[in-house]
Amino acid sequence: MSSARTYDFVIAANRLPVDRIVHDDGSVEWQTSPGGLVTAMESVMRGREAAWVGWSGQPDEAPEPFLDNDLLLVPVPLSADEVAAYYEGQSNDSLWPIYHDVIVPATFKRRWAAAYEKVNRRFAQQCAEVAAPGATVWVHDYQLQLVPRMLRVLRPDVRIGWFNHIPFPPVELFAQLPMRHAILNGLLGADFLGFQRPADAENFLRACRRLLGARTKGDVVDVPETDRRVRAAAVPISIDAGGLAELAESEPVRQRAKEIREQLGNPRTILLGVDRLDYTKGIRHRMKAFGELLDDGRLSADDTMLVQVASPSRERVAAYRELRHQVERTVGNINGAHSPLGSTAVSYLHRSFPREEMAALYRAADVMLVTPLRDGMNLVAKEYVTCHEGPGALVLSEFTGAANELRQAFRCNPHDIEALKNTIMAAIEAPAAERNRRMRALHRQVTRNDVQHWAGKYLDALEHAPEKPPAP
Ligand code: ADQ
Repeated sequence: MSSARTYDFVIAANRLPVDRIVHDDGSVEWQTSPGGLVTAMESVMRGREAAWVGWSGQPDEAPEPFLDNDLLLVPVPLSADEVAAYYEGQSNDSLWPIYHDVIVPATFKRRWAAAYEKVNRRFAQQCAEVAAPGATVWVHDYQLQLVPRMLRVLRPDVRIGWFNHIPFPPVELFAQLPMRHAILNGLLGADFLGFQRPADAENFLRACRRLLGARTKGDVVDVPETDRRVRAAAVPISIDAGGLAELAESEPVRQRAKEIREQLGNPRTILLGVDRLDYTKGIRHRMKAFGELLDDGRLSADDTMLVQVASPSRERVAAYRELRHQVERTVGNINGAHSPLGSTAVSYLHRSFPREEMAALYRAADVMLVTPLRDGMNLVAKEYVTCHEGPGALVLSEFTGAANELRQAFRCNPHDIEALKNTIMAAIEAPAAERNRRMRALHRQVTRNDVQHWAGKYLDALEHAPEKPPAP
């Protein structure tokens, strides 16, 4: 890379906040991808010049760094083989299952681990080149766990933070990873490690003790054979509650929510699920519960409908293709058995929608079903309680990070189908006054702890690490 300028604030994430779109005529366009991380970072990057290091999303491309307003975007080139080995293989077929309770078995390949190391080194080098003396570098997520240490070796002067968007597993599962030592040592190159839940930070600290023989005191690890200390603590992520609430209250979205209800035939109860099509999200358990409630006659498809939005995800990984088939088969079975003529019991939408449409769906839904078997946080739960107005209900799995904060939700264990059915019924049948009260409390919780608050809290912790930041 040849950019001579350096930056005081650098973000490293697997993906750039923009998508590189190549049109049929060969022309190239960059489109901002409206992900949560982009919004979160906007608030901390405002007023400072910053660089974002990440992959463009297209293999075999090596675009030059370029400016997008005040933000320097630094594309990290990945070959098609590297995408297959570092991203689809090591990240999504080795680490993802281990970090999510081995809901599907993990696959380990030495070739994938080697590619992961090579790509992490490339990210570290790019960060080292764009970071100004004494800069702050914020590394994101499980794809880049080796970057902190690699970067520290190259640039001992910079302050390094890492945030894990997914759970950190108990040491009994983590210990299966052939690269377990490399990952722990990689992360210990940072000054501050942020996790979604206190339990994730505790799992990390325990892994350091058990697998590295490191000493820990409170939430601080003494890095073996150095005089460095690293703090590991929970800083739960959130959403841009203000921005989303404003969108949800806008006239076009209100109108669209009404239209959706009409389009669905004005059923008494609309249940909603919104997920990436991922086996961690508990979509099959949710469908099973809903199907059985119809079979048992406790619900009727004449006045109740489930809308399941599932965005396509990781379809090059076998477990994801298999899940898609299973879900689509189940939807077919439920609809075959229960759909009234001219309507469907389950409306299944396997595609992505714009923010406005998502906000309208959240407004239209009476009960939101968030039933993951394991989830770092789950932003959908927070989006629903922000958008919905009036009596609604959130059914929330206790295995999500969100369950730590959203205490007024209808909690469930999605593995227990009978209990899940009862919880769904309780949410549907609760008196309007109770649903109102719960929703107001949930709404307040998210509004007070929005993504801007999260980013501020994270950077404060990073600045003061290994000490705790002074109380605000
Ligand atoms: P994800 O596993 O992707 O994120 P989640 O937190 O639910 O899960 O975020 C998904 C986002 O995608 C939400 O903003 C949702 O609105 C959006 N979305 C889903 N389906 C969509 C569709 N069909 N069309 C449009 N938008 C759609 C990972 C971790 C989570 C953690 C986040 C953030 O797995 O546990 O909460 O990172 O740290």
